[in-house]
Amino acid sequence: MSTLTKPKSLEKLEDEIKQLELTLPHKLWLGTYNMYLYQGFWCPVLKPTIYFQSHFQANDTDIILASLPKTGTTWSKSLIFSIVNRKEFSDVSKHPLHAHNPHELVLHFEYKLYTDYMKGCAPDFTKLPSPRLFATHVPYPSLPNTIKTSKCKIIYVCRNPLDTFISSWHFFLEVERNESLTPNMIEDYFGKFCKGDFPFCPYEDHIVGYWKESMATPDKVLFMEYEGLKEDSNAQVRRLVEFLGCPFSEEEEKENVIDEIIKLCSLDSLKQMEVNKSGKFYDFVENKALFRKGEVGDWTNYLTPSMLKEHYQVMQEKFKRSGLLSDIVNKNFHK
Ligand code: PAP
Repeated sequence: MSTLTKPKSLEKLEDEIKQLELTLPHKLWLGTYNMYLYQGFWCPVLKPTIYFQSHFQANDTDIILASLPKTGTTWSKSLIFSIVNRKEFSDVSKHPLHAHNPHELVLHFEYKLYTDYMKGCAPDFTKLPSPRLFATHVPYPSLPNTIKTSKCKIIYVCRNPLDTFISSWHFFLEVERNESLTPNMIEDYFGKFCKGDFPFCPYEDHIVGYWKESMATPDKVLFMEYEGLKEDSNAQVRRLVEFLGCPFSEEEEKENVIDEIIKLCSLDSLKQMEVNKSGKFYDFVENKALFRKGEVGDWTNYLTPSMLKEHYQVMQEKFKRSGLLSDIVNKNFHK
């Protein structure tokens, strides 16, 4: 990390952000911080997002994980890191995942890199090891142009909306909890989620944005599903490896490296690592809060038929109109 002297252009940017904060629609989220309706999505971290958009310069070799919160980010980070660095860390017992939470190995743009940057402290982006691994929750249309126009690769992971909501809800209750939030408010927050009033949402716009890009430029954007990863990790990790252009060698196949990676990155394995039982990442989230049940269909334990009827139809209608995701809707959303 190096101390940053803010150039004049950044000082000007700060003034512009202050003006935006005064003019953009915003709401108090979880009773603690403001979310802004920025470029069509609810942004809970406006400043770092705008810094990211204005400052980041992509390299052709960069690999960027994109996702909505609670859709499989931690899992995907551990897999991508392990795949890309598998030669360097072939001894699993000494793997960095034993010492670092996956979020420390693949840094988030708006939650880490550009939050540090705002505070005047940033890594030297030009000196990060290649390929550089990053992650973001920002929707596709709002990514910096340099990511869109370079040859860097984007991996998008999505998860069915109902489990995404339940996972988020538990996270809010455990991690972001404050007096204004109680378990009996689940329906209220489910309504907000379905309407799109949720961090980085509307949910369907986020997914459709990356889905469209994955269809238009399959070499650039890989679209993955949490449920698919659970159902057939081997096939999905092979897709990932092919997409990244680093297929397993014959020797690696013989040594069953793929299964070793899948096992290392599994929920049970990460959950029981000492580093993930204690400590915090990015200074505010307890590592253990990232590893809960990891099940498909956990929503059935929390959402009632009347809640679905009341709120979920709005979202389903929007999906139908998009036309693109009918498979995902039918296959996963009702498990
Ligand atoms: P983040 O956006 O805060 O990084 P993210 O990792 O996307 O969270 O999602 C957390 C969910 O992934 C949790 O789901 P649950 O609440 O339904 O249980 C968590 O349990 C699950 N998860 C974390 N690591 C893994 C893993 N290695 N394999 C499968 N699921 C995982």
